[in-house]
Parts: sequence; C-alpha cells; structure tokens
Amino acid sequence: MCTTDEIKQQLKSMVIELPSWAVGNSGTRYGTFKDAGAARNIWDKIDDCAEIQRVLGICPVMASHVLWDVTDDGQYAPVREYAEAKGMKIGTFHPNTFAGQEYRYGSICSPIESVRQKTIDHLVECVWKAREMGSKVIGMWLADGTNYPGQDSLIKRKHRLYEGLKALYDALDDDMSMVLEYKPFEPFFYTTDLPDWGASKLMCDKLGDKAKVLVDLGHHLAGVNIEQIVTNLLDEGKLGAFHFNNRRYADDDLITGTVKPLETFLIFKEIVDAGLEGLDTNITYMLDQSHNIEPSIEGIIYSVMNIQTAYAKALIIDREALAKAQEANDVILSNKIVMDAFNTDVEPLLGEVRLEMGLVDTDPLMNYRDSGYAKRIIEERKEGGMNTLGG
Ligand code: RM4
Ligand code: MN
Ligand code: MN
Repeated sequence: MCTTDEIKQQLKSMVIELPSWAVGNSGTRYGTFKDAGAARNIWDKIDDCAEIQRVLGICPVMASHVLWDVTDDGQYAPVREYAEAKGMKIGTFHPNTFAGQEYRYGSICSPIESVRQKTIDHLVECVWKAREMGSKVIGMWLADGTNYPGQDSLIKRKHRLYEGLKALYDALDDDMSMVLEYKPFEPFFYTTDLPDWGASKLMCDKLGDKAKVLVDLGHHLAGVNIEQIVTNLLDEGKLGAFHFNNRRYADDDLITGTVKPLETFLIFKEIVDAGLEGLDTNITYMLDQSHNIEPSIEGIIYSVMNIQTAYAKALIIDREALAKAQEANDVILSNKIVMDAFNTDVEPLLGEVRLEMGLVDTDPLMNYRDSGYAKRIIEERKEGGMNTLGG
C-alpha cells in the first residue's frame, strides 16, 4: 500500500505529452468549425502548449508531427529552440505515411516498390529530423490496409511491413526507440496491416528491444478489454506508449475520461499494479484527440485533469484489503474495494499536489479561464489556422 507521500510523488512525476496537432482547428470529414484564436502555425502551437503546461505542470513535452511542426522553409531545429525557450521539449516524433497521393495502396506495405522505398527514405529522414528536434522516440502509425478481399496478398503485405519497419528500426540511434500503433480499421476497412496489439507486438518482438507497442484508446473494437491488453504488454515489457482519448463508436478522439472514465481508471489500476510487481512502467503518455466543437486548449487541459483523476484513484486503491479479499475469493468485496477508490473524490488530493508543485491554482481549467489567454489569442489570431486532420 502506498503512503500519501508516495501517492503524491507518483502524481507529480507523471508526464503527459501534448499533441501539437490538437491545438489549432480540426474537424471531421464533413467540415471544420473554426475556433477563434486557434493556433495558426507551429509557433502558436508551442505557445498554446506552454500555456497548457503552465496551468497543469505535468506537460512540459509536445508530441510532434513531421508534416505540421516545421518552419515555412522546412527546418526543425528552430522549432526545438523556440520550444525550449518556452520551457517545452519535443517528445514523440510522428512520421507521415498517409497524406500523399502515393499512399493510395499503402506506404511500407504498398505493392508498389517505389512507394515502399520512398516511405522508407521518409522514415529514415524522420530519424534525422527527430535528432534535430531533440526527440528520442518515433511514433509509428500506418494508414496501410486493403478495402477488398483479394485486393492484395496479405502474406506479402506482412513481409513488406516487417522490411519497412526494420529499415526504420535500423536507422535509430542507440538511445532512440520506436512505438508501434495498431488500429483495426480506417482508413481501410477490409484489413489494416497492423490491426491489433498482437500484430504490433509480433513486429516489435521481431525488431528488438527498441520497439514497443503504442496503445491508442480509440483503436479497439467495441467491447475489447483494454486494461487486460495493458497488463499483457506490461508483463512482457512491451508497452511503450499511450495515445489517450475516448471513444463511443470508433476512433472518435473525444476527450479522455468523458465517455468511459471507469475504463481510464482501470487501465491505470493495471499500470499501478504492474509497478508494484516490479515491472517496467516507463510508458510515454500522449494525448491523441481532435477537438471539433470545444475550444482545443480547454479540451486538452480537461483531458489531462481527467487522466490525473483516474491515476489518483488507481493509486489510492486499498491494495492490502484487496489482496485479502481476493485470497478469500470474496468476489463482491474485491470489486467493492476497487469501486470505492473509483468513487472517492480525489480532487482535494490533486489540489494539494498542484499547489505543492508550485502551480498558482488547484483548478487548471479555471486558472486558464481566468488568465485572459483565450481573450488575447482571439484578438491576436482572429479566426485561427486550420489543421485538417484529427488523431
Ligand atoms: C490515427 C492514429 C495516429 C494519428 C493519425 C493522424 O488514427 O491515431 O496516431 O497520427 O490518426
Ligand atoms: Mn493515435
Ligand atoms: Mn486514431
């Protein structure tokens, strides 16, 4: 059982990467509602992330995307320098394997040899760019798949997949790693080349220690028990990263903890349990959301707060009592002990933690609302810039 000080320490040492692509206007395939003041360029995005970090204190890192986080003349180092001047670091670096006419039949799994080679060149180039950005982790998501049975050979695609990933893996420095994201459908619907955690882990196992699985909470079919996936991956030393969001139907990219707060809590329960078992729980946490109707900065702040709430509740579970109840096969009591933690109000604890961390307010969202930042960016940026892709 953790003491209050230990619990507070855990909460203070958590780090959540902010997705550069979530600040700025984004929408659905039906349209985009413009948000006054939304980030127009990479500098605005960094400013917004720094403001989010100011009120939260656990988000000093910005996850980055090769397509969008670059200067107009194609440079990455100035982005890193500007971020550092704002007290931010660049975190996981995401290549592009989806936006471009050449990716019609996939990227590294494409049946067209020149497309595969071009993608591999891009991935290797991303390692160079990540170095320039000071990033140590490459976040790999592939939009590869097929729409119709018979469209392509699945076995050949699997072999191409490994070859492409291996080229990226071999380009990594010793202190770099890659995290491999799976997704059961979309943008292709008959097959995706990395449909589930098993396929992703299989590739990571073949690649080596520097490759681990990324779990995006929106990338599972209905009813899948994500917390058990988390346990399996942790126990095998293969859980590398999370993309947090929440889903109701598909890859909805809604605010974490709004649709299924119990799921978020149970995932953290497994992570805390694994840590107490002595397993490596050094996981890169990121948000991967799309704020289409809510102001993105507020949506991001609220998401991080929801994650902290879930984590705090997972930390306060009375694990001694739970162990006894489990030993006695007391099914009801075991569940009740877990649910008692879930039903506990942890806001006073989180408030204390925030003040001890030097934040000016116990409530990050209200602090942001009172700060005048939103008013200032609306005046400065007017209708804001466009970011056409959601996570
Ligand atoms: C995917 C996935 C990736 C993100 C792309 C744009 O659904 O979640 O993480 O980079 O969308
Ligand atoms: Mn994702
Ligand atoms: Mn997604």
